[in-house]
Amino acid sequence: MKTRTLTATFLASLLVMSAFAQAETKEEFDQRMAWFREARFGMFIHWGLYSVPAGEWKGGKVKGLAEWIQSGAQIPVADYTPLKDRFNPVKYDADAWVRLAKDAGMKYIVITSKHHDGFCLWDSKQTDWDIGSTPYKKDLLKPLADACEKHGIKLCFYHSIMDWHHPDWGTKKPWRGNAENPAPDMDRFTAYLKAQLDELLTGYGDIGILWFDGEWEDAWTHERGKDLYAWLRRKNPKLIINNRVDKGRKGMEGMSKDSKYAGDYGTPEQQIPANGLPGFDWESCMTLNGTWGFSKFDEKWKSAGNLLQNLIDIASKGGNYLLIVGPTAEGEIPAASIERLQAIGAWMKTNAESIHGTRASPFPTAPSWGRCTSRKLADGKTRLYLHVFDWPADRLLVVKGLEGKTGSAFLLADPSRKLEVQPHADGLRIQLPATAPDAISSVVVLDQD
Ligand code: H79
Repeated sequence: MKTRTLTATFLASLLVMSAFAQAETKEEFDQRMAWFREARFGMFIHWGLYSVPAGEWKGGKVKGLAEWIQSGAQIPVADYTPLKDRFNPVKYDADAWVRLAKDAGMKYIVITSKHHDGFCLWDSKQTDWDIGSTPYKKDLLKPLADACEKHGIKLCFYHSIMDWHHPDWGTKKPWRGNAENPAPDMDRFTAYLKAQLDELLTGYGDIGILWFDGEWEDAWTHERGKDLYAWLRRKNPKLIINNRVDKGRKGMEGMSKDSKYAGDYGTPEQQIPANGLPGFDWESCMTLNGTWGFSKFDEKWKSAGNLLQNLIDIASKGGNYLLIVGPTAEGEIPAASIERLQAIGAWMKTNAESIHGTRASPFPTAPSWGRCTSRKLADGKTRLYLHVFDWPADRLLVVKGLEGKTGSAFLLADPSRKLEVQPHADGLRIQLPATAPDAISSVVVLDQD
């Protein structure tokens, strides 16, 4: 994570310093992060050989995450390898996936170019442990890159640092590809990693984010993380790199604020920080059920309402929401995922303005009735989006923190009808219609005077 350090006397020389002695001005950093901050909502895709067993090994359900099955069932590489012969995603329709994301209001897609099992979704020159060795053979990333370009969605890659297949990954386990190697060589592994990243950065157009993971094992060091970050930024100065490139994520909380760690933003996993991460960029990645890769057992789907309120909660704290889909080995996104993304999309059709390009709530705590996001208008005034989760029975919305203040208000669902606003010692009061326009979150726009 980068820190902002005031250098000497001039505000103009405000520098974003990083521990690896590469600096960019705060303005440059803001520019690089601009699309990410606008986006607020992205699609995470976990897809790979683990989608074949889909949580089941030797007739039994394997505990844990579906994409972790090799670890969960301690499957030796020799037994895991034949899964490649059963990975044939003939129903893959990249254009349909991108349209699904776009219609849900998502602005970027992060797909697993490689997960921890080391298998690559493109035909890499560095290995045969990839799509080229399956019956399908064709690059899976290229059609997605083309569809993203066509629909104006940023393409990003999740690329696992930890690699259970590669003989040179330095943390050994009996079931891993390094088990028989007496001296795994992390320099050789890092060269392999860089050569692959070079392919990913040069073959698929403009890449938005490199999303690293699997950095926590001892084989990966702070020095290697810093070096990789600097190397990538030199190759592609516009690239955004998450903080799992280095060792500063602080577990599932997603971020240590120690400035020595490289990475552009924090990555809370399966959680939303109670008060956001003020002063830092961040993104919560979360599942739709309880797993990332497709599982035939996991039917504990979160409701569309819950997912939507997560999106709003995260936006109200200044973060992004990266929401998973786990396609099947045939290349289909589960119907339960599609239904939920479509429900979010239906809400976004009316209310996207309250999410995209917004900033955190100005209030220190969430209002009792819901959440708040904000935007600076061209005239310098502040527009608040009041997300009403609990529609007040007395039709009176009280905005605490705006005691004695006034403004003009309307519902995003019905912009032509002004709502009555009254200044009051209890907080600004807005008179609402009797029924909520949306059961999950109705958005009242308040332009403050
Ligand atoms: O790709 C998905 C998962 O497969 C991967 N990250 C998401 C985005 C992942 N989720 N959980 N895990 C991996 C399991 C790792 C858990 C831990 Fe740790 C490793 C617990 C202790 C060591 C990393 C370091 C998390 C907490 C400390």
